[in-house]
Amino acid sequence: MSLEFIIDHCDSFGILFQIMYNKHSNYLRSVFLLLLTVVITVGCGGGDDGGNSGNETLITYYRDSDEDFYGDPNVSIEKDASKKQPKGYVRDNTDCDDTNKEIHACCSIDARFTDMGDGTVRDNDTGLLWLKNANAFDEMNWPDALNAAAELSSGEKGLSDDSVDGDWRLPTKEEWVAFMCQGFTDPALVNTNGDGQWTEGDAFTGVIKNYYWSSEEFSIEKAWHAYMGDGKIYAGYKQYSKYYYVWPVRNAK
Ligand SMILES: [Ca+2]
Ligand SMILES: [Ca+2]
Ligand SMILES: [Ca+2]
Repeated sequence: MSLEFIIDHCDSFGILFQIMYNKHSNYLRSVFLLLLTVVITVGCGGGDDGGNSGNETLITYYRDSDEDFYGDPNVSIEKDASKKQPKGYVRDNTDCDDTNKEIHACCSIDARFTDMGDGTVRDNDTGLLWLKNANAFDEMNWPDALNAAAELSSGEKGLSDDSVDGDWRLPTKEEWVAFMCQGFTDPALVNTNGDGQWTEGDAFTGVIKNYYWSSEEFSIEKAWHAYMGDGKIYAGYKQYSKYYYVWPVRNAK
């Protein structure tokens, strides 16, 4: 007899008890009372939740077909927290390609980027605004890159966002880490929907598979930069200019 059956039939047991009480001997009554006590304790709960199953904590699991331990954000099931993790499913939901063990990470259920239509693209994960054109500046050294970013304003580089000098800057090291996706290479960047690798215009234009400066110093001689090829952060000589590019960000106002 299942627990659900007992819960559903608690009222019936009550009626049955009344019948038994009226018609049968003390012995039978005692046996039935004992039985009823067990049934009520096990099946009918303490009264507070009355066997209500609406208080369960549900966990969402995502299909992991290629068994790389990253789940497909589009295929999910819910299970009660007390139940075992279902086979073939994981808690992670960032596998951009659930048919390929080598590709995973950085996919979003919701759109990752929003093209604001004013020359900026919003990263919905961080709220930061990035210049839509990732190839708006020539190669340059670190001091020049800092200045170029600081002088960027509306009316320049495709911007019509009412920004003024001082609004834009180079991204910090942490902002680069949060922006790139090591699940992809050349470039290590996801597309607008957050369900695949960046392609031209989706959402950014002219992404260079090379180095972009960060705003942060590594040492007297070096500064941190992001490598769009593999999505990692390195330190390079501040005076180097070849292959070092500028991709500014600003905070939303
Ligand atoms: Ca997977
Ligand atoms: Ca995969
Ligand atoms: Ca300016």
